[in-house]
Amino acid sequence: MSRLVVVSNRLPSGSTPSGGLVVALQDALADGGLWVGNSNKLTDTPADRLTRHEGGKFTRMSFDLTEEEQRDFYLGYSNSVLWPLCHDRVDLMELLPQYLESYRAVNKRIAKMIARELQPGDRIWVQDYHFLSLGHELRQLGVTQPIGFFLHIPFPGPNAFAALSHGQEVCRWIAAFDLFGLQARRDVSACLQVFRTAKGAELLLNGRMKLEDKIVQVASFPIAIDPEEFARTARNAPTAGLDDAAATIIGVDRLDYSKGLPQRFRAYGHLLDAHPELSGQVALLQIAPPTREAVKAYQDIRDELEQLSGHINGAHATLDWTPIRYIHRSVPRERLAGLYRGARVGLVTPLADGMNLVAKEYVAAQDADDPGVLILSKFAGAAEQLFNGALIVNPHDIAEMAEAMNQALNMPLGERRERHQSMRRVLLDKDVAWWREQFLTALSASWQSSQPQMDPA
Ligand code: ADQ
Repeated sequence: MSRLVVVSNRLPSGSTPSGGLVVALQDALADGGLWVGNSNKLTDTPADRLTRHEGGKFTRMSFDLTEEEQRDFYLGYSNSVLWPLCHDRVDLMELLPQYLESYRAVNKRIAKMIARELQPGDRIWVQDYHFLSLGHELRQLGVTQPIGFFLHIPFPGPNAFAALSHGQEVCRWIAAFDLFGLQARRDVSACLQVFRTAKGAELLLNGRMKLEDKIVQVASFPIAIDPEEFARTARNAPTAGLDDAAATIIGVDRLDYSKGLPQRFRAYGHLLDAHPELSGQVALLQIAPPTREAVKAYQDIRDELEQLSGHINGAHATLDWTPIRYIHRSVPRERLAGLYRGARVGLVTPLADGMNLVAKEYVAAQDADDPGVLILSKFAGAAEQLFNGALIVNPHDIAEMAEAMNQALNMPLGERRERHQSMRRVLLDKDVAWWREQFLTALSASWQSSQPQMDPA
């Protein structure tokens, strides 16, 4: 069995994993696997070797960033160029040359440190947009093992991509991987369209692309959860925190401009204006801990939401009813599962989102006999899978979203059950183990097909 080497920005803790990518990958790492990630410690002089950490079921190693790299590689190129680019907000991009330089340099440095740790049969799985050029750098160092990449966020269309003045270089980075995994079919199609614009690129059959004699397989692998485990957690979780007198609509997001929170708040305000009979009968619980606060766009969204929720509460609250409860803190997973289960409506309305696992968790947490209703943006990757059961909305259309909330609140039990059943089937059928295996199988196949063929004679 070949060893799996995972690279991601966040290094998992050594204690019991509490969800997300670690749970998804831990089975594949059980045979002596290695996980490389950011130590989250800033240093003046970066070491030239990875630091080994004790504890956990697999080996964990980390790298440090300097203060400058944190600013230019992490907050800069990763979160002020690639993140807005991939979420259709090229207007928020800060294209500074030092950001790109730092991104190249950090990936090069990490590649060197990883290459020293590699063994002949290893498979390398790079996670997310912080490390797009890592495969290229590893190849430059002569690494020949399979290297796969998974992008957790959407792939930009050709128009947005054209806003990068170094698009050709990015295509070269992508082509250095054996497998370039994306969340949804729409991302695969965007990626192929972008490649079509690259100089010297050739589109081959079945999602394979060739650039300067490197061939990469592009395919979608919708990331998933363990629905049974999440359902168990939800069944055993406390529901304290919900307003007993009112039907709760729940929103759970990182505070990010891609999540469509202002539009969501406006739609809820619109619902209260259009349906005065709901006064005191409904409550919006929005949990949104701030992230990346050093980036200006994130401070702006925080201010906007505070104003909006204050305004809606000011206009509609009564002495014993608060229409919106807006919580800035992260909530532990068990608590979250209980809140999802107790909420009548799950409101997941991003303007752009790779997948959105909150949508899947909300469905998994429901009581199948009396389930709540999922309202889901058509721009979440999850909509490609859950379109049969969710109420699909356009998050830019405030009135449509308000009407969907009203429909969800009034939906008869039979229809709720039917919709929930259909989504649950998708979650069980394509769970996180399925996701992992699909990716790793495709990685092996793609790498095999690029190896020089043995002469049968
Ligand atoms: P995120 O943008 O963080 O992830 P999402 O998939 O919704 O988005 O959430 C990831 C996890 O964080 C979920 O397990 C969720 O429960 C948790 N979470 C979110 N908000 C929380 C909160 N307020 N408090 C506590 N926990 C919270 C990126 C992409 C997504 C993609 C994931 C995984 O942007 O599109 O689905 O990676 O690939």
